[in-house]
Amino acid sequence: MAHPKLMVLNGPNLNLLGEREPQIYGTTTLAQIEDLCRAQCENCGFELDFRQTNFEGVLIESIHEARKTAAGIIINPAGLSFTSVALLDALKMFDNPKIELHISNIHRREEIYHRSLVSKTATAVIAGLGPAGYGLAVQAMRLLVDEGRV
Ligand code: CA2
Repeated sequence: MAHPKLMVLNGPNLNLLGEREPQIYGTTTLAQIEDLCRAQCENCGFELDFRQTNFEGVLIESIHEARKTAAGIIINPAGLSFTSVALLDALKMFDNPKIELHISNIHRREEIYHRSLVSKTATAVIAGLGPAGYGLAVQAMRLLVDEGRV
């Protein structure tokens, strides 16, 4: 039987991961993170749908699509975490578990990174574990789906 789909969504600027600010974000590229997610999805029994966009509307449309196709969403909304009520609204309409993920520990950083709007609807939040956080998020999603958590 086909595995349930897991959508992993990445917001603005994350396509440049590994190129700038290695002291905060490390040197791992987004392509390497996708490989990590794919390996972990194989372990955990998910079909991976991995995306990145620099456009708020495109991210929102992916969430609309996920409402029909995905058992869960892992989302690193990047800068949109702190600004986008529209993204919060879209995620509220997703009825399966959603994990908000940040590579850095946003709470240890400047004040502007402290208040994520997305956290208000996230089932769980992962921050500060670096790129490894993505693999752990896939494992955590398996648990949330199995337990019927939303
Ligand atoms: O730690 C994270 O994963 C963040 O979501 C990354 C966002 C930042 O606005 C959040 O507060 C925390 C920024 C992503 C910027 O992308 C970069 C890409 C390459 C190098 C540096 C940053």
